[in-house]
Amino acid sequence: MATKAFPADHLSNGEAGNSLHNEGLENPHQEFKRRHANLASDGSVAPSDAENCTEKKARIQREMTLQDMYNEHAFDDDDEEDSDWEPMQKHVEVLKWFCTNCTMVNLDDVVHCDICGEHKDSGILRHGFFASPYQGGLTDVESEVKEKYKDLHVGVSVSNSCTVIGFDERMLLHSEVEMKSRPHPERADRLRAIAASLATAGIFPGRCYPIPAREITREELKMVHSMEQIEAVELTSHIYASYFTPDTYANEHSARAARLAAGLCADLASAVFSGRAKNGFALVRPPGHHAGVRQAMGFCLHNNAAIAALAAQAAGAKKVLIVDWDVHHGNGTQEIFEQNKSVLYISLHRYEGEKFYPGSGAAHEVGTQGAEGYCVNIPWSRGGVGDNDYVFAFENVVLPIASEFAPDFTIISAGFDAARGDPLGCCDVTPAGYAQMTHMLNTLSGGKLLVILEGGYNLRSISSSATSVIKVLLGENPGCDLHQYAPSKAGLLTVLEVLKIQMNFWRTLAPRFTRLQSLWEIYESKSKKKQIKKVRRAEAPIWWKWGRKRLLYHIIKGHLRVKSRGY
Ligand code: Q9C
Ligand code: ZN
Repeated sequence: MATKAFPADHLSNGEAGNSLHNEGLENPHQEFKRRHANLASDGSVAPSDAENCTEKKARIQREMTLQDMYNEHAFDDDDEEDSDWEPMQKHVEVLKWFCTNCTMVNLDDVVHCDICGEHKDSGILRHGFFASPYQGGLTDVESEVKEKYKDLHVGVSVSNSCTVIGFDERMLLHSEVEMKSRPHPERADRLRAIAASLATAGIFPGRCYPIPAREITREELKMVHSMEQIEAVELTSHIYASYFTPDTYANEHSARAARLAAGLCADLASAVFSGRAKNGFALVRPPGHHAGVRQAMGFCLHNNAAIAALAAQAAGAKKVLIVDWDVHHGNGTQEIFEQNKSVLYISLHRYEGEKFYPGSGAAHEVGTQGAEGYCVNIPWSRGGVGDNDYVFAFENVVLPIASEFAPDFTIISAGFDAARGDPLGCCDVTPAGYAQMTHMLNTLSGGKLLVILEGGYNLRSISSSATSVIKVLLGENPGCDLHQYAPSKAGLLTVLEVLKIQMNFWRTLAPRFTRLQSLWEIYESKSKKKQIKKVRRAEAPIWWKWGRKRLLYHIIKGHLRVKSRGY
């Protein structure tokens, strides 16, 4: 199927109108009421995702039902004679504001976002996550820090010891033209918030250096995408507003933004691989990992990570590793490299039996046509996944396979939508977790590491996460040791499922599988005992149960280490 972008007005008349919200979840009547009330049922992009996270929205809706609001608007259409009658009743406007941090809608009488607690006049775009969540505005210390580091980078050239950042303001111009019930989560403020955090921390400008931006060429794009895909993206620059899918928008500036994002990624990859820079962070949008050979989708136009992998190979890299920790499966990246043994793709994502977007990325998708084993999917079976499960999967799947592969260049498709507080991902990874994962990957390919921003929609979460990743790139210690935490049962089960499949392709996995299987059996037998003791146990305080679980994990882990030494 060839990608085509549809002009927005094509979508906004007829039944396809505002199909962002549709997806079969709302009936036309509800849809009509919601649009006229202009109060979101909230999930403008991922209704089911958002609902899990946003129980408080129900309170907003209780205060004024959609039916009430619809009736108010119905008055507006009445005869003019009548409309003069009761001026008090006429424009009962429901004032509302969209939270800068999480995009959710709030009624005007609250000052802090009902969903995430952010102040209405958030200071996050000026000061990043350092801004107070409760007052907006800036503190004296913050502005002082910002001033101090303002001009530090000017005139300094990139040297082999630096961390380089790829950014260009023209990527901020890519935005959704059509005003929906709430702002699109993939918005320019994402880059602004991260940039503001880095500036306030004195990291960029300061300790990191910029590289000049350039647009990727057609020839480079052709290595990854079909001609139809490339032309469909190009065409959007002549159209005021277009859509590739109901949630993948473009305006006149989008095609250039996508080419700049890909161009920056390509140049960062060759700068890092060739040793002109130590490592890099691509602060780019639109994101890329859903963009496949012939389609733009999932907010993605061109596949930035794929372009970067090929650029590293053009610069001489033989084997490239892509680790994708965005909460969604990178179906595009998988498709592009499915038959390619020189690029190993490893993704951790919510899957839930195809129910989580985009529905692909099962553990049994391992690569095709002789490249079996060069695609590794770690599909979580639920939301809420935290540092413990991510670090556990890194320790037992990602690093063992990656070490055996022995890449000479490593790319992270770094979405921060598995972060705590993300409205779409609803997982629980903290900045410390991201730092730990970065640190672990930094041991590969001689530290030749390129981090590329993908998704991530809570401005505070993405800013603090990106900052802690970049600190590790700069050589700082990742901080607390997260190895002490046990995996969840569901997490352990997923890791076992993946090991069982991937041990057919990677030698180092077999002993691990056996080891973790015995860990699973201990978990199992313990939970059976627990069921018997359930009544008594219910009285125990939470810290007691957690403490016991961790202690048990320690003992088992220590025990297994001794048993399996040498593998
Ligand atoms: N019910 C990235 O994070 N959601 N893209 C569609 C349909 C699309 C996310 C939900 C989420 C795309 C780069
Ligand atoms: Zn994502």
